[in-house]
Amino acid sequence: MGQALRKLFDTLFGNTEMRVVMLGLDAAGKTTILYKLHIGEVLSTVPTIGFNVEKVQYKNVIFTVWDVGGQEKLRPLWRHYFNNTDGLIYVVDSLDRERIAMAKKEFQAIIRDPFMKNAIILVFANKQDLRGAMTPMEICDGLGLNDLKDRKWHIERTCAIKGEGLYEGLDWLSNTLKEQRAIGFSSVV
Ligand SMILES: Nc1nc2c(ncn2[C@@H]2O[C@H](COP(=O)(O)OP(=O)(O)OP(=O)(O)O)[C@@H](O)[C@H]2O)c(=O)[nH]1
Ligand SMILES: [Mg+2]
Repeated sequence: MGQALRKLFDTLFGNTEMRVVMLGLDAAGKTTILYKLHIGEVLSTVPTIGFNVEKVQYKNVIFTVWDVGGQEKLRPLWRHYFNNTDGLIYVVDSLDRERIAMAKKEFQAIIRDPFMKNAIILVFANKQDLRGAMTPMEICDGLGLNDLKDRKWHIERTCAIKGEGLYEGLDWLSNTLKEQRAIGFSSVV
């Protein structure tokens, strides 16, 4: 088997790795999501100053997930995490209607960055357990997802504290990444 074919085979059937950056405004639930995925528990969090990074194995994908603090003064640092990113997880606090325009502005700046132009985009509409939460459709409109051209994106309703929706999101990430890599390899083979 040639090297390219072997790589394709590994991607489709063996273990594969994926680098994911998780961003979003402060208090959206990023650190809660990271540790729910990593250790299966809800930790009591404090606002992240800097970042957390953990490996999360799900099915045959090892996700390296970078969770970066979302406070306004920290957002200029986000771009330092963009290089070599396969996937962006953008977390939105679905109750935070007042800041959806700000969430859009930051989101659009991330996905327009040249280092992020090939990253696939998973949006977590988090805190769906709270009464009055925006629906995924409202968040789609709020972030301008339907206007994206030539980008792979998906939105998932999540409740980080119950763990709902998180693995469905990882499934989408891994399936979409495998598809992309298979297309990439098929142009080499
Ligand atoms: N009700 C509810 N609360 C949540 C959910 N996810 C996170 N939270 C709470 O939201 C608060 C902020 O969560 P964090 O995970 O610290 O938020 P963050 O996005 O990491 O914030 P920064 O580190 O400041 O960027 C915490 O009190 C969490 O318990 C959820 O799905 N439902
Ligand atoms: Mg945090």
